Amino acid sequence: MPSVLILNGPNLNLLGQRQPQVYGHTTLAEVEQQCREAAGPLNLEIQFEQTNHEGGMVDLIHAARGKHQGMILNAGAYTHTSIALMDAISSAELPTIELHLSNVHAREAFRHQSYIARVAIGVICGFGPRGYTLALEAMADHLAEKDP
Ligand code: CA2
Repeated sequence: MPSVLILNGPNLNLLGQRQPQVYGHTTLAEVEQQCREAAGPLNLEIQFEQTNHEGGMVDLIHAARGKHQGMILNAGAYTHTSIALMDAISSAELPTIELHLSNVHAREAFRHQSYIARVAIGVICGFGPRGYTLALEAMADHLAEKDP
């Protein structure tokens, strides 16, 4: 069964606990549960991770090579700053979907820039926690097209 790494970056551990007007009331543990429920019928296995550390994200992306068939990445604010994450994704040579809860294009100009988008197969943003299951569906379709 294909396996997908779902990797969450800095501050996303606070989901549902602070700034609900921006990021909603759903906690990251609830998002993980929704992903687990969606993955089964899509015939996907998932590894769900969160870290506040850029280097920790790089390590998890390196480890994904050979272990997973795809990655879904909400890199948080590192999306807008991290060439290291972009390079790590390129080196992993795995289809990667960039994901954001909020519509980053409707927010501050500094959130319009993404280093991840350059190396992603697609971007999903603005649909809140539903974005995670949308990304899983898109990844399942992508992997099925590649390896029917
Ligand atoms: O919309 C997204 O998913 C973001 O990746 C969230 C990042 C932000 O820097 C990106 O531009 C867009 C911030 C994550 C912060 O998460 C919090 C959740 C609850 C309370 C405080 C922060």
